Amino acid sequence: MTQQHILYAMSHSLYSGRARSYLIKNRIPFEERSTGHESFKAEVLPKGKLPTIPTLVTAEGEVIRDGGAIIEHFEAANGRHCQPQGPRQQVISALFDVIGTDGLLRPAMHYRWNFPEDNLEFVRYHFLHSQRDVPERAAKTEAMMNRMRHAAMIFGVTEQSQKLVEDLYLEYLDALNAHLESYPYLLGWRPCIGDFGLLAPMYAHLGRDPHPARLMQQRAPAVYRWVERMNREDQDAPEFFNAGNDFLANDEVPETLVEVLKILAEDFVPETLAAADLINGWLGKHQPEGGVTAVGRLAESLGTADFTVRSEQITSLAQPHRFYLLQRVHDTFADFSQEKRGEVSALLEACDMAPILTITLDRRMIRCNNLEVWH
Ligand SMILES: N[C@@H](CCC(=O)N[C@@H](CS)C(=O)NCC(=O)O)C(=O)O
Repeated sequence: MTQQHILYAMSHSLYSGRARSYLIKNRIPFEERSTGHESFKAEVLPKGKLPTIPTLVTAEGEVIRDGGAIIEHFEAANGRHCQPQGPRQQVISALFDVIGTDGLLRPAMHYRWNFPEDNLEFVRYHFLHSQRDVPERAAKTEAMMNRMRHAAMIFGVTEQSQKLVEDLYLEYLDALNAHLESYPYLLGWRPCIGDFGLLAPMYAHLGRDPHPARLMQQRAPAVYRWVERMNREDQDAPEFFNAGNDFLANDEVPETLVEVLKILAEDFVPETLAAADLINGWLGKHQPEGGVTAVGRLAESLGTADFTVRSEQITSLAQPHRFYLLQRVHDTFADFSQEKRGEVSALLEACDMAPILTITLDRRMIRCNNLEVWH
């Protein structure tokens, strides 16, 4: 039995950044280990089921694989400290969690893999040192890097779509910067679940790899500060001279955040619609039995879906993971009174995100023994 929490994670891993930040902000002590540690394969993987990070071994010895499940484990125990009370803020927080952990993979992969002159040595260092010094380490590093380099393409970045991917990212970055000039976190004075989800692509890839990190420092200093802030346990907001200490009062969602969501909606909504169509077609044809794994490893999928953004066609992997996360948005919404549902719908309408309330898969997914499976 271990004495404190152990987080299997890596500095260059997208999903690790989300769980690590949650532990730091909630002052939950942990030791971080790489998957190259001998205990990972022997003791953790048999219980974690898939070799993904982050995976947590709690002080009591329980193995929790998946950043969302790690956060849920602590949220369920601490009275949902990072979930705002108001319905509008609750849905916006859950939506940013989906967008961060699934909707921004395209720019994250693009800015990591398509600027090798700036990024390659830095990225290779991390892939290499995530493994022990065995003879096949160099070859394994290249194989792992090739698999992930391919991910930029399969999430829809091609020569033809590259400009669009960059335009969308830069507009989003500018809008987020404007918001974070007024508040240190998405919903005010402390981080919500959505901040942790959004940090996933904004830390390891977009806020830490040399090329996009410089872009963020030069173009969006308030976003860069938020990334730093999310990795510190205090509020870290000395530049706000009127700082409060809670989420914004009266369930307020600032107009600056609505502007951020409107840009994100431009590809998030059509991509979600196209992916739902494709996966529902797959479900109809294959009729997987209850209990069969629905969410595999990153960059595995059931096929690709086509959708159009600003007259440009994008072809991207359709992954059930997005819909597993969206289920939570839907469940949260379904629990509200009719009046509150009306308020939330009006807000999502203003963010151009209204369709996400009704896009569903024909089958639900549940978590069972560290896997997301078809119900
Ligand atoms: N749904 C999981 C995804 C975790 C995940 O895919 N992590 C990546 C690193 S960022 C990984 O472990 N990839 C290794 C692999 O797929 O083999 C989570 O949110 O934690």
